[in-house]
Amino acid sequence: MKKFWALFFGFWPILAIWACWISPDRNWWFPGEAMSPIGERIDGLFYLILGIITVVFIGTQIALGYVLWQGAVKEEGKKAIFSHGSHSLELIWTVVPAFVLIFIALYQMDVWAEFRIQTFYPAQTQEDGPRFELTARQFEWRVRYPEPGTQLQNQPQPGDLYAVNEMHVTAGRPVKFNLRTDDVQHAFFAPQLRVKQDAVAGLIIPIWVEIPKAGDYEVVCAELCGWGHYKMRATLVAEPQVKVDEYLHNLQIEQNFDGVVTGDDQDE
Ligand SMILES: [Cu+2]
Repeated sequence: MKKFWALFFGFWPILAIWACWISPDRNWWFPGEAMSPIGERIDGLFYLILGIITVVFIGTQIALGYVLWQGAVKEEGKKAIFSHGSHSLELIWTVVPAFVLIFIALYQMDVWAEFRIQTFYPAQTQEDGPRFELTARQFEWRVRYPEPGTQLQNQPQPGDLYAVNEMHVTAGRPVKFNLRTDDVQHAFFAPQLRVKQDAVAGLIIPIWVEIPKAGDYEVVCAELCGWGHYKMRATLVAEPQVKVDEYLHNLQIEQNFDGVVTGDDQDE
């Protein structure tokens, strides 16, 4: 019976490793491959940490399995060895993890800085400035673009253009925008891009995305913000700059339409 339990407990780590092994191909961890350059680097960090954890996990499970098996095949009546611990072992398993953690902390610094620290954002985002302001509220995403040809101001301007749950950005260029919230805490999350950022009341938080491939990308709220949390979905449309300009132009016509159809309006 002891051997059965030793094998039984040995089975679960093997199952866990097998599940981890097949997970990436089945998209159990990620919603498909990363669609942004920073997303690929974030995935790289994830896999690096996963690799380190796997080595530690396999090592500890083998040690545990060995001890279990030794106990299972031990002769009846044989006394167990009593140990007061080992000073060198204590040193090893304190110093090695400390170095591993310091290595991870240093290794991820570049990605973190580019992702979160404004002065390290891609140069194009510094030149362009924020393209729009995204305000989360219960339960939708409000978008405010500056009037074409002007810069975004933190205070709404008369020529600003508004949209709901749809943001248009230039494909193939890093695009910065400001994130705010009108009420409670929300979180901007674009799973395919691996970009996630809390929207905190009272703060204007600049974030950036870079989407090389034109297309529609899902945005959800990742903070349980109330009964309608599940409804907070939006679309990030990545398209060539001319298309973005065209979209803003149409938005401007739509917004300035005064209800009177004239010859000019019909031409549009
Ligand atoms: Cu929300």
